[in-house]
Amino acid sequence: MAPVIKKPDYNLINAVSDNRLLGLWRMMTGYRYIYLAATIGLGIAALSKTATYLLLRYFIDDILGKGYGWQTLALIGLGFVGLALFEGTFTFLSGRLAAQTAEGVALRLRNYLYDHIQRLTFTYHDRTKTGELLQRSTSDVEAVRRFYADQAIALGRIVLLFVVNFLAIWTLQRQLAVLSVAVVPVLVLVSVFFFGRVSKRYEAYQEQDAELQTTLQENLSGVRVVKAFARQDYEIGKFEQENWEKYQRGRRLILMHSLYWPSSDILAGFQMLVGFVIGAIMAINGTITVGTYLAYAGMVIWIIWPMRNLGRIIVQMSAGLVSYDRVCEIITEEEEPLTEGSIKPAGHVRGEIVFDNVSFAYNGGETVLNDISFRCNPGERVALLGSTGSGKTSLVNLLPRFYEYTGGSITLDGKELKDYQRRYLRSQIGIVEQEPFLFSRSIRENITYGVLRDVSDEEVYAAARAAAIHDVILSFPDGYNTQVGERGVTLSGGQKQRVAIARTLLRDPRILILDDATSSVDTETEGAIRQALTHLMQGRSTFIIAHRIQTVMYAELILVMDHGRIIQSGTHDELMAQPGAYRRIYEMQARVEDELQSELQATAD
Ligand code: DCP
Ligand code: MG
Repeated sequence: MAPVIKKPDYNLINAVSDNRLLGLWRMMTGYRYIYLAATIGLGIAALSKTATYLLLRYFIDDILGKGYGWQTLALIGLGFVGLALFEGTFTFLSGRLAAQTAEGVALRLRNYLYDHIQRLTFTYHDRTKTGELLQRSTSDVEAVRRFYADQAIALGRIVLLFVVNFLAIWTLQRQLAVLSVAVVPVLVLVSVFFFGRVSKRYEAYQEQDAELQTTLQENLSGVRVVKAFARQDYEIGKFEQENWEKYQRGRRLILMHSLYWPSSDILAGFQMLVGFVIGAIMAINGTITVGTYLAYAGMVIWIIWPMRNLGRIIVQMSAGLVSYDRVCEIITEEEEPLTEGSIKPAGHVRGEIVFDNVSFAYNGGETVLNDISFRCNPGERVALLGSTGSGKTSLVNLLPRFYEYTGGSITLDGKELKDYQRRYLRSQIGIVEQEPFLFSRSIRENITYGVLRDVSDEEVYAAARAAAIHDVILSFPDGYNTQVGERGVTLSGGQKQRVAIARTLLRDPRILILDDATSSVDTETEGAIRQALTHLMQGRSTFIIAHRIQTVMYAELILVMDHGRIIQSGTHDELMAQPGAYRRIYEMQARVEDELQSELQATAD
């Protein structure tokens, strides 16, 4: 399996612009010629249409009843058929080319967004709702696609039809030409008026759509909580309310459309009527020939139709433009610089880690870590103990540079952590997260997730054995090929944790972080894991976060944390020798164990 971490060779950041049309144009890079060809096709189709009317005029005025032979008539007939074929063919071709562009740009945009979202910072994901991201990378991309496929091309068609037919009428009769565009300024004003309003309403509509998606997504991810707390009614109500709001906003949006339609229809209809009547009077008076009148009547439709549609298209374009902005907001979000940093050694790190007076705050908030100082020699185990919310996870998340420490210094092998490339750092550090996530794939695929090379079964088994999960997996009917349900629901919490441990062990990292990795595991299994890990932890600097003294007591250094500070540190023996939190926790846990033991004894007797 080859590593697929290649950045796409196009960079859509260049397509971000305050001028949205310019941005959309840039976003088309690589497809512009195709799109241009589509436009030319439209032009040819428009010319063919107009030529048909001019041929009609010629036929009526100069051929009909003038005693020409059948050959001429046949030629004219062929002319009509040929023009119709021409128009049809080029309309079809330009439609295809436009679709090719639209699909191509949308395909690329989706890929780019997905790729980009993978590279955003933890901080960004902390503050962004998943539903919002989902909505923008699907529904908004779709609106941008429609912009190219339908609206932009329709706009081109409208402009071309308008220009070609106007010029054709102009050559026939100037007054008629001027007359047929008299209402244009009014139509433009009306369109501009509606454009602004529809834009705003569409934006509100998309925002609400994102809200609805977020609600749905959270509800589905949290379906177990919902059921456990029997809050279905509340959730249904919440959804219905969001949905109702979307309906309302959708109605307001449509209302704008439906107000626009009749007003532009009335204007266009009026224009058409006046044109026909005046043209007819001119024909009766002999100012123009009958053929000219017929040709005019045909062509003027293709002036008025575009004008009428221009407004509609402009109004619909606002959707594409708003969605373009929403997509650009993601594109401009800064990526986590994975390869920035001067230090990227060829080999492995030794794993000497020194925290010196480190402080940290999430995203400019209150500090959650203060004055953290300790040293971890290569291959040593550091255990973190402390009440919930005391900052243990925050502390270990600094090591792979998921977040940047805000004060003090952390060094790895004597060099400042901030100078290491993130990618290198992460290749050296293995983490078993507090709430491990498994993919809906087979167990084997989950275990081998972190390694890019081919892995032998033996290696996978060894990792699974060390995590005390091998036998459990074999007991499943499909063994290692067992599919893990979404979020690993077909596995128990403890089994999931152990699969996650195996996944991390297989990567063979120099620095190991176990964040409460055995919290969902019974004491006996934990003992088994601990034994297997003891062997594995050799030569690796390991951070263990745990609540059981049993788990932490063998560590070379134990840090007791409280409210973002280290309140005690030392080995088990040292900490037991002094009064303080550690001894209290120890005594409490020992008492509970004792009571449990004697109760078990009592029931056994
Ligand atoms: N915090 C935050 N933003 C995050 C994560 C945490 O503001 N993305 C805050 C919440 C806590 C503090 O930081 O007040 C410390 O959180 P930790 O997750 O580091 O706490 P622990 O890991 O020690 O707690 P637990 O034992 O519950 O895992
Ligand atoms: Mg934690």
